[in-house]
Amino acid sequence: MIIKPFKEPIFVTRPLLPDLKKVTKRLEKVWSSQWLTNNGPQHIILENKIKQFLKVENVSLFNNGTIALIVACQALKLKGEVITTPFTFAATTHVLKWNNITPVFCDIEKDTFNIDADKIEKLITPKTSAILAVHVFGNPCNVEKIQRIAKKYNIKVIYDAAHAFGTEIDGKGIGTFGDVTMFSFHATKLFHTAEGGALVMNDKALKQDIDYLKNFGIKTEEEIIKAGINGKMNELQASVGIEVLELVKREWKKREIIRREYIKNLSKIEGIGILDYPKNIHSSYQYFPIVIDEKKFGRSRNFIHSELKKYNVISRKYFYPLCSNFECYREFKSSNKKNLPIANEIANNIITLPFYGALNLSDVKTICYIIKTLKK
Ligand code: T4K
Repeated sequence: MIIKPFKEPIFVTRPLLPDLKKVTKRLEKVWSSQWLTNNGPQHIILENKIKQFLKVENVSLFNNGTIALIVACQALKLKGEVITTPFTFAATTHVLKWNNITPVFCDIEKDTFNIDADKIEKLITPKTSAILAVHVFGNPCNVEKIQRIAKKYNIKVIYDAAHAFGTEIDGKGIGTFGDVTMFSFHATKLFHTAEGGALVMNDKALKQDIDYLKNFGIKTEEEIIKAGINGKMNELQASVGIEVLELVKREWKKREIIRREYIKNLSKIEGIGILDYPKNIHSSYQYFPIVIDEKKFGRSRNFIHSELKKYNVISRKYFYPLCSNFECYREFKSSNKKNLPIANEIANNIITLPFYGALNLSDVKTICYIIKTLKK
């Protein structure tokens, strides 16, 4: 069978786009109110809807996930060192840097790509103020073990759940674990507001602090009680979000079908590893990564990535390079590759395939067929 390149590029993801008429109708309300930002009516609606959807006590919406995470570190008064994963998007580590905190990189688990909780304790020093863990690709970290460690050493836990919108463990919202959890609502995320994000937390007083911090520290017209920043979500973002949220459950069903099709076609190929979810997990279905075992598959990840491009399939090497190998972090003691063997191995061999509800099943089959033909 001769496969021709796709006419249009097939990207790693595409944003969920609600009916434009519905968004416009909502925007008409925004226009007539002349209220464009600063905790407006659409913001209040979205915050409440997200609270219910994520099964959490408190939500604070933000203009993006990175600012949200920076504010989370400020609110928890983190300093010194924070133990974190190198296998993540640049933002996770940069946020520590922006708070004058030294990231201490911990290796990851081979099966989940999440921070290896068994390796955290030996990295704790008197300077450690928190653990910043990432639920990579929407698969939850070992939240119980992380909580036990945090309690033992009296340190905080922040989760970067940028990929984990709607992830649940035994029916419990992923945002109920740790001191504070960040979600990203970037256009590439399952649920999005074009740009946006949120912090969620169990502690109501912490939400109050965070709400001040994201609004310049303003308490009243004449009282500025904290050195805050501008992290506010505006009414245009919130309007988009309200309509996108309506589509998330249907999108999950579509992604589940696509995931099954990938698994059907790829799981029996020697040298291809697929991320599995335990039975008690409801996944957010964010990204479809595979790990290439070059010895068994006969070809490298980089080869597959560039060959797919020839067919107009734009896969991504999430997350390569590792944060610990960035120029700005590679001199840190914890960045030594010897201490991060699994993270380095996964980063060098992982590839994320196109994964979004609007993807045709026949296109998924074709992508799998192309990959099969690449095997040596
Ligand atoms: N923590 C983690 C673990 C994260 O993954 C992220 C963000 C953050 C923190 C920070 O959250 P935010 O501050 O962003 O809220 C993208 C996103 O920009 C970034 O939000 C995301 N993670 C990261 C994993 O992916 P790029 O540079 O790979 O994006 P880009 O522009 O190459 O987009 C990827 C593909 O998506 C494109 O090839 C096509 C498609 N796309 C993209 C956009 C922007 C669309 O179809 N439409 C669009 O509007 O970083």
